[in-house]
Amino acid sequence: MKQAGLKQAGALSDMRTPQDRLEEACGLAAAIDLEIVHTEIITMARIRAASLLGPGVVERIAATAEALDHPLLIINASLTPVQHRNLERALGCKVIDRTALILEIFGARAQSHAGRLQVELAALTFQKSRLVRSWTHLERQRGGGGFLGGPGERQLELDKRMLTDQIKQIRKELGEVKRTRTLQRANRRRSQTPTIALVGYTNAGKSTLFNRLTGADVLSKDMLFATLDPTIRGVELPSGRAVLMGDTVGFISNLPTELVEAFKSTLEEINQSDLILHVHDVSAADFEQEASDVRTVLGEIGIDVMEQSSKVLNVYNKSDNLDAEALAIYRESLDGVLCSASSGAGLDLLCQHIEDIFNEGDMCLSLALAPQQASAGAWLYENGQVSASSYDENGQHHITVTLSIADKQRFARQWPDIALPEASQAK
Ligand SMILES: Nc1nc2c(ncn2[C@@H]2O[C@H](COP(=O)(O)OP(=O)(O)OP(=O)(O)O)[C@@H](O)[C@H]2O)c(=O)[nH]1
Ligand SMILES: [Mg+2]
Repeated sequence: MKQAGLKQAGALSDMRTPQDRLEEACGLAAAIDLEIVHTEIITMARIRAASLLGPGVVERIAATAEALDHPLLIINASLTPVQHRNLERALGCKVIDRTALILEIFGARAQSHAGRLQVELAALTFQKSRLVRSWTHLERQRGGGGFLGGPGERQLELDKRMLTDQIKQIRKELGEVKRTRTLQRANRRRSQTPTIALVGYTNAGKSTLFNRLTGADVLSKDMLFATLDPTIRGVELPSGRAVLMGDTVGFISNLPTELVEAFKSTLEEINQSDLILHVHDVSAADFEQEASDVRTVLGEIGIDVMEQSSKVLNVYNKSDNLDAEALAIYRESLDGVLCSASSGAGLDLLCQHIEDIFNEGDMCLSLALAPQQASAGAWLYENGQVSASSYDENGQHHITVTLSIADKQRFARQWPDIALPEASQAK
């Protein structure tokens, strides 16, 4: 266990109370086993360019840090390089900001090759923007010793060019990973199975829901950022329709841009999916704020939730934590499915909803196939539901078939010469 002093600072840009934000920051520190020895909410009249905090506050905290034997100090805000350096000097202890803390957690969680590369890219980009080694993932990778240098540790100035070279190398390796992923995705598309992505604030219950629906066994834990690497599994819906579901990293407010940027190839899976389940912890006091933070991150990866609302289904999880009154109110007012991944309540309804969404996409098409296009006819029999079929005097095969959107696209790709008429909705 390491020790950490924790400070709360920074402008409040959302509906969360300072206490909420402090609790979340404690959760982040706990996610990498830091022992919290002191927390404090600091109200600032203004932000100082040189040190964020005013001189009186700095002096007071320096005394606290001294009394606590120079712990790690976490500032739950973003520090500029200058503020960072000045604070470390004035306080005589190691200081990290929210971005560095989140990077640290991701560094500790990254398991897969791609995950490690992405975290490393984010870390290097962060370091390059500061040119100080304030984060220790790389030290750990070199087999070095843990989280902290001693108080007053001299920060290592890194050569910008070296960082640029390393970033270039990692980007290249990530390019390979991306190519593999694109290929895998293409295979999934060819196999026509629709895909569903789970997204949501960290700790909302995505992995618990994922395990429950797919029978998988990914880590679900009361810990921020328990999941980092994506997992995909098949699910069978009540009608027997097979879909693929993907669990992935959770979001948080002010997710460092370096991370969003580095994780783009992982997050692309979300963008490419046929349906997005936005999982909320409906029992969190600030779940609407969390939802808005999730939408912000989705926006950063090119998904406009408002514009693509037909592709997003809200899943209000942890309904078992609500009392009867709140349940009744939410049942009336929320647009989505209320459920509990842990008790299983509402999950049948959720699957039915998913089914309905995919069925809604089914369309009924009437086509005329030339005699030499018999293979297209066979394909339609195999992949769709044919409701009428007849041949005219010229040997043309007139066929009426119901296809899912994915299948219609697949058909169009395979037989680009066959004209597809305007479809009518099947249901
Ligand atoms: N009461 C209750 N707890 C739940 C429910 N679903 C999940 N949890 C708990 O919430 C915590 C977080 O669950 P996870 O499934 O790990 O959440 P996640 O969204 O995958 O989180 P990250 O991977 O960290 O982003 C765990 O302690 C779960 O047991 C639920 O329906 N009700
Ligand atoms: Mg998870």
